[in-house]
Order: sequence, then C-alpha cells, then structure tokens
Amino acid sequence: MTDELSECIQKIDLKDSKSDDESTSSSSSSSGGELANEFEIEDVEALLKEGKVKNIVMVVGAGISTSAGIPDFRTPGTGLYSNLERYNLPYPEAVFDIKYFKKRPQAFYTLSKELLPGLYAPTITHHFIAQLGKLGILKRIYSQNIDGLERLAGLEEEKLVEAHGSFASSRCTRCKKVYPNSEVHPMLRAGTVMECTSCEDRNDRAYVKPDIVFFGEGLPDRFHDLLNDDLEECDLMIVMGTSLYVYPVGGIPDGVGNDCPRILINRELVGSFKEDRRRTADAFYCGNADDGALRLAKALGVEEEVKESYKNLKASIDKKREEINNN
Ligand code: CNA
Repeated sequence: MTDELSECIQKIDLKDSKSDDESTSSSSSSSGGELANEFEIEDVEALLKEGKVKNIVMVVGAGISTSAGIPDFRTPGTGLYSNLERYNLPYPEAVFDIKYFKKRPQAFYTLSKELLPGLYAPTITHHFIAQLGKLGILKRIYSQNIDGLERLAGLEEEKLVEAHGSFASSRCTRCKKVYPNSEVHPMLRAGTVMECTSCEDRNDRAYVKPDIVFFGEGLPDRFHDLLNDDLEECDLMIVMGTSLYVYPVGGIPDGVGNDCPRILINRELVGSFKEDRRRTADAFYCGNADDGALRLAKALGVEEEVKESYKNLKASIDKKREEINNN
C-alpha cells in the first residue's frame, strides 16, 4: 500500500471513529462533532459559489510546485531528503542549517541548481492563487516556498508573504554585504560556492547566501507584522502541499477560530487536520494540489482563466528554457 493511500484510509478511519463516538452519545445529531464529520470540499465549493468568503488565508508548501518539476522535501522516493547522498550531509536539514552553511556551503550551492527560479513554470495551483488575488478574496498567502512561482504567476506582492525568504537578494553571512543577482545567480546555477570578497579576515572565509531563511535564522518582519490581523479576519483557511512540519508556519492553520472553515488539499493528512476534533469545519481533499485548485476555481467561475493563463505562461517559459539549453 502506498503512503498516500494509507493516509487517505487513515482519514476514513478518523471519520468512522468519530461517528462511533457520536452514536454512543445522546442527541448528537446536530452536534458540532457531527458537522465536522460531514464537512467536505463540496461545502467549501458552496461557500465560494455563494460569495460567502471574502478573506481567504492560505498556507502553502513545496507540494504546490512538484508538478512544475521541483522536488519537495519529504515525499518518499522523489523528495530531496530521499536523494541527499550526493550532498554528503550528516542529516538532511543540514543543507538549510545556518551553522552548517557557514562551514560547508557546497551542499546548499549544489541543491540551489534545482530550486533556482527561472527554469520552472508556475503550476495550475499558482495561477489559481493569482486568480484569488484578482477576485479580491485573498487576504494573504503564507508561502514556505523559495521558488518565486507565486510572483511569476502574477500574484500581487502585497498578498504574498514569502515566509522562508527567496532568491531575490543575497548577502555575505558575516559582513552582510549585498551582492547583485547578476553575480550570485550564475554561481548558484553552476553550483560554485561564492566567497565574500570584502570580509576583512581573509584567513577565515565567509560565503554569500541568498536571503532564504535557514534553520537557526528569524523569519522576515513582514511575517510577524501581518499574521495576527490576517488570522483574525480569515473566513476560509486553505492549506496546500505542505507537511506542516516546519514551524512557525506549520502552526498558522491552528491560529484561526475553531469554527473557521479550513480545507487541506494535500496527498496526505497532516498537522492538526489529523486530530483536532474541536473544529467543526475541517475538510480534506486527498490528492494533487492542481486538481483541488481546479475544483475551487470552478466553484468561483474562473476555471478557464486559470487553465488559459497556465498554458500561456508555461509555453513561453518552456521556450526560454529550450533556448538556454541549446546555447
Ligand atoms: P515537505 O515537507 O516536503 O511537504 C510537502 C507536502 O506536500 C507533503 O505532505 C506531500 O505529501 C505533499 N505533496 C507533494 N506533492 C504534492 C502534490 N502534487 N499535490 C498535493 N500534495 C503534494 O515541504 P514543506 O513545504 O511542507 O516544507 C517546508 C520547507 C520545504 C520549506 O522550508 C521550503 O523552503 C522547502 N522547500 C521548498 C521548495 C520550493 O520552493 N519549491 C522545494 C523543496 C523544499
């Protein structure tokens, strides 16, 4: 049995066990517990169709970019953590550990070749997110991704919190000198470690790192400045393509009120979606992010717009990549 299937079955077990609980309690037919059992993606579609949702907050992770060709961390077999032999790391997270980077930056530079923006086209899900922005019902998206695909799909910067930073700027980890992308990106693309040329102590090397948040570093101010108000206003939480394993982002879905509808669109059940029985309106769509995104896009009447913008941008990025490969 695949992990994916076993997780789906776990979901069914969870529902069954809830029903059992309720069948033993009296007058439970209209209890919040039972409502939670029955809340499904169809209910979320209905809320969207009826225009009852005005302030969506999203939490997304690497799983929304796998269909673009970028591996996630934890999917067994294809995830980066299953393919780390070539980086020669003591433990998988070391590749994003600031202490490790300062001593041995090569693993990160090797990995960057696979993550650096420019070679990949945004997915259906990214275009769905951009449409939510255009419709004016997206309050904010908290993305853990560093691939820049939300922006590339046309999402307004104001709607986006890149909680784990991005490749958009880079600096020396010691003296903080900023280096331009025109110098840093070719080095990342080649997997060649870039040393800082202005640190005074030339006997103790320091390296240039994109402004990606590593383990051991703080999240951007923008994250802390916006989160509480966003959660207060949120009337639908959409979580897609993430294991919710990395904190503090992994805890965001738990910050909304117990009666706020939440939907997880993922290949497996994760985080508090697995066990939080206080919640009356949790839905789980077990499957590919793009399929779930299209269902919600259809409910909003923008399915064709999403497909069309995906097709057009993908064609132009694929063409550009082909030109680069041929040169
Ligand atoms: P993760 O821990 O690898 O989890 C990914 C989740 O997505 C898993 O639960 C998968 O089952 C699920 N998944 C994978 N593919 C799909 C799909 N097509 N449809 C639906 N679900 C899918 O990744 P997280 O984002 O949760 O972990 C946070 C890390 C990953 C962040 O610090 C990122 O910087 C880092 N990361 C980012 C990228 C990127 O920018 N594209 C790539 C790899 C890792």
